Amino acid sequence: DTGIKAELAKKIPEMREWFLNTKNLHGNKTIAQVTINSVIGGMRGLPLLICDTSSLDKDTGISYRGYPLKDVCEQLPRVVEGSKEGTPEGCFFLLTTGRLPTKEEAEEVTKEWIKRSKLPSYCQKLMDSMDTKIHPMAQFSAAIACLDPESKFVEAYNKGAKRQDYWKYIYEDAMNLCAYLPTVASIIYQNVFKDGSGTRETDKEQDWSGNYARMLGIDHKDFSDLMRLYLVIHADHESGNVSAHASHLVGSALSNPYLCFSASMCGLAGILHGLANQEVLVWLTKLRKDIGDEPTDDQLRKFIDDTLKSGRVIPGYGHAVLRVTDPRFTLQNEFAMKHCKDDPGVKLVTRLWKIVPEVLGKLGKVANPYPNVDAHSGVLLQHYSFNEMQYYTVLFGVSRALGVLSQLIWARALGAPIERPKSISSLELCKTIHKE
Ligand code: CMX
Repeated sequence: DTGIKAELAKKIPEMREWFLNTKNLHGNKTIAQVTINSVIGGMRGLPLLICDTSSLDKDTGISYRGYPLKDVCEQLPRVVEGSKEGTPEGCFFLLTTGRLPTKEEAEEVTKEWIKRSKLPSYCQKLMDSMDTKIHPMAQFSAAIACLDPESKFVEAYNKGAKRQDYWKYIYEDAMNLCAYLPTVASIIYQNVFKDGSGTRETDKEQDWSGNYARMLGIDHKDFSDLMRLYLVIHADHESGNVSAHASHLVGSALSNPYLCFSASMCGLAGILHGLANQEVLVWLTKLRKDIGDEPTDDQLRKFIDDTLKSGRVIPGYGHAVLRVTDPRFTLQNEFAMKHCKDDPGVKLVTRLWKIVPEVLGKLGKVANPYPNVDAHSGVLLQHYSFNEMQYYTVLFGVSRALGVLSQLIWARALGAPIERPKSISSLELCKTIHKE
């Protein structure tokens, strides 16, 4: 096995003790106030969840286990010969244990996922039976849920496993699920957009991303590196976002990780969550159709203005938390500058990075006029002839598994209880207001 389980076995008792003490000594201290806005405003900003895998800062962006994402990308060991990127497998090691892996440790995760990657035939049969009109994300979620009989957690639970050991089986499920993902995700791509005949066999010589790229049918060295980067930078985003929170909530009822991750993917499929990258490409495609690949700055400004005048937002710009250019955008742009700086889409995205913030800034109301992660990903994928926008959220989902499943292991390790917020009726709310 990898060193992850042994390392967790050492760390979990310490964390459990800390949590127990904190609860006993400080359990009744107040750390935030619930206002009426909190209740009717989607609980925005309320610190109600514990998440140690990652955190989001308005000025520096996302960090994994205290490492800013840029440092994560720079410091993850390079395990694939000739590759310039660290692997998502190494990132999973970091998210679960809190420590950057050595090259050997990252390699072990790769080997372990290859060993566990044989996808049960009943799952393949289900995917092959799905109509191509079913959205790739709906297929993804269904395929993951149908793997439920594989759950080691359910098996152990039914045999009477002790509560303090649950995490060990959640870990096994998380490892198996990650191992299956490239095959599941690429079968969906092959079935929906190609003739379904692509390879379903994992190549033992390749890593998780290399295999995914290969099974998608895009067997290009640089594309595998793009996948490594993409799968690392989309992995985690604290635990309050819809996909992470959906998994956490479902897991709190002791549903197994397959069901938790399936629920998470239903959330990621939402227009306000994982589908934004698709919107960016639609907007850029229209821009290129209307004013060409090499418009002047004034033409770009006018196109942006026209979008705003038509009552629409500029997709890929703005953020609910960040107040700077999203580091995930910058990391992708650095990749683009190394590999495909002359690509017309890349050139446009790079020019827009300067012009859109000027225009949005002048509106005076946009809290963050800078690009977010979604402003860049589409043109990079298109550069490698990966044009099926409807599929892009599945890529995001494969990456998000790393964060969501790391969080799930820790939630069971720390005995996170079933979530059950109190709801109040509008009448009760009204009475509360008038009592004051
Ligand atoms: N283009 C035009 N107007 C924008 C804008 C943009 N990109 N971003 C914000 N605004 C406007 C808002 O619509 C709002 O206007 P009104 O007061 O007239 O309603 C005003 O600026 C203030 O909004 P905000 O506080 O800056 O932004 P929010 O926190 O409310 O919303 C977000 C954040 C991302 C939904 C918003 O910036 C947006 O719609 N961006 C475009 C879509 C997008 O790129 N989504 C991907 C987000 C990626 C991620 O979350 O990871």
